[in-house]
Amino acid sequence: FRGIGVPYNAAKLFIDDNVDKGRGNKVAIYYKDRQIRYKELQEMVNKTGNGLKQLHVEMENRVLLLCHDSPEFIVSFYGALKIGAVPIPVNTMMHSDDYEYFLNNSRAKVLIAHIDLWNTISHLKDRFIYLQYVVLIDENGFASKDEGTLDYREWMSSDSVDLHAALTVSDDQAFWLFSSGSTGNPKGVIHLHHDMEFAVNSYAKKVLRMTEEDVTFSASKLFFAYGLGNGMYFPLGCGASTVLMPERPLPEKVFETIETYRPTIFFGVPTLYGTMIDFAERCGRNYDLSSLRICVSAGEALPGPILKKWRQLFDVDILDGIGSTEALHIFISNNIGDIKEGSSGKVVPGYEAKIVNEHGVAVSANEIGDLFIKGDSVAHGYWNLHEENKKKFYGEWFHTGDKYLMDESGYFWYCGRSDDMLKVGGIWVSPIEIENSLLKHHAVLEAAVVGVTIENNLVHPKAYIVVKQGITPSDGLKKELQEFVKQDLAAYKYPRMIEFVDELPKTATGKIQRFKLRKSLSS
Ligand code: 3SK
Repeated sequence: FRGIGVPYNAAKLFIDDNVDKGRGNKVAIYYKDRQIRYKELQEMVNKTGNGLKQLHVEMENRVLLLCHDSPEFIVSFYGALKIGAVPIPVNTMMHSDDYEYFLNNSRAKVLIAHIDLWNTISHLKDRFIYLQYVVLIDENGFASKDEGTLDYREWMSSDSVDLHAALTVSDDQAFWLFSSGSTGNPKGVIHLHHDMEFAVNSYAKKVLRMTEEDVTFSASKLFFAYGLGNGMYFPLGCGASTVLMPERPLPEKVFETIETYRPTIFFGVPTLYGTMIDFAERCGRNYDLSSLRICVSAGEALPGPILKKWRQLFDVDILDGIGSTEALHIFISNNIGDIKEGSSGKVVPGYEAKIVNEHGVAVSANEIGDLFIKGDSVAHGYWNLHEENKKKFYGEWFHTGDKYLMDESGYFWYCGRSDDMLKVGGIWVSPIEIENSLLKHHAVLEAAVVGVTIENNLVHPKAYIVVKQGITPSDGLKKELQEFVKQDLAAYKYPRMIEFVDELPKTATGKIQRFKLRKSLSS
């Protein structure tokens, strides 16, 4: 047949190929007390793909996944991919109205959801205008049969364990992820069938040196671009194993999971590393993290003091890197044996990066500019956002919206989101530099800095600070912190104002939302 292209299907590559290579009996997923081997995983994927076909899901139809980290998440994702449908995992922690947006914006025909999550949105079901079927996962038995819902286990039980992959090609739409961004509605980021393989071959294999011997554990959930690679397609793409934890990643639970399953690679975000250190120090327990050969951090720049302390307590390095939902995963990273504290590292093999000024001209070493990235895992674009696409996707280059500088040795240093930078006394100042300085002080757990405009349009840095447990905020402490920064950095950068807060506003991936702090200043 002419026009169908060369068949390429990511489910075949990430699931079937493992069985064909003799890994059928190898554990793919550790989940609670279950061990799911590659052969069983393949059968579950095929049954789910067949189940979706029974619901008249066709190539290019969208299937929304509202699932906790679980085997069913992975099975539903690859089951949909295998029949050429487009799975869309979504954040499980959103407000009920957001799901109305996700379902209507994506026009998903089928929703596969854990029952507790469905129960929080079922009252809105008359507003889901394209949705035809709801499949419910209930690990504690059969999901109650609400009108128009199906029970996952019952639904797939009678389907065949055989399924031929659809004749998709490498440039077919594979899956979407919603990127929340800092303002406006979430954007549907369209990824293609070849994107996951590219990220595996570049970051997972070349930076993490992942092999089939590895066992991964990601505290960041699978519905994030970061967690999806860490806990799903990286291990499956390398024939390795993944540990899934459905609960919230609280320090005690994360430590317990590492001790129980003994993963070799752990993925977290800076805030989690900070709270785990604090927790371990307060409870005085020597957690055994000796199974880990490397840890990874992304989402926000990892402050140097956290890396140092983690190393000191657990004798393992953290590789900091930067990625994005649009790029699918990490494109600039520190490397094993080559870690520059406080830096995001160097460009990951397979990607290219450039830092440009407001005219699009490349800046010199050590000069701050806008970071652009190029690589084959970069998304096809945003769903139905023509104007936004023109602003972010420039031919092969993607405009990340991050300010960076690159030093003479090729290390990249994060300076904040483009709209987070402050001009103090006519000089650009990175909030990150001031925050990192504050974090070196023993009393500070977290810090966020924004610019406050005072009289004559002058901008002054203001710091919002969360103190460590046992520390009492006071005016004396404010003065001490201001002096501390003056000694550490050029004096004009010290925060003229300090406010102690209980917590900082953050995205679900742990990125500090400085725009919310700015908004609270102007309201
Ligand atoms: O925020 C990040 O740094 C990131 C890393 C990997 C994948 C996705 C994201 C957003």
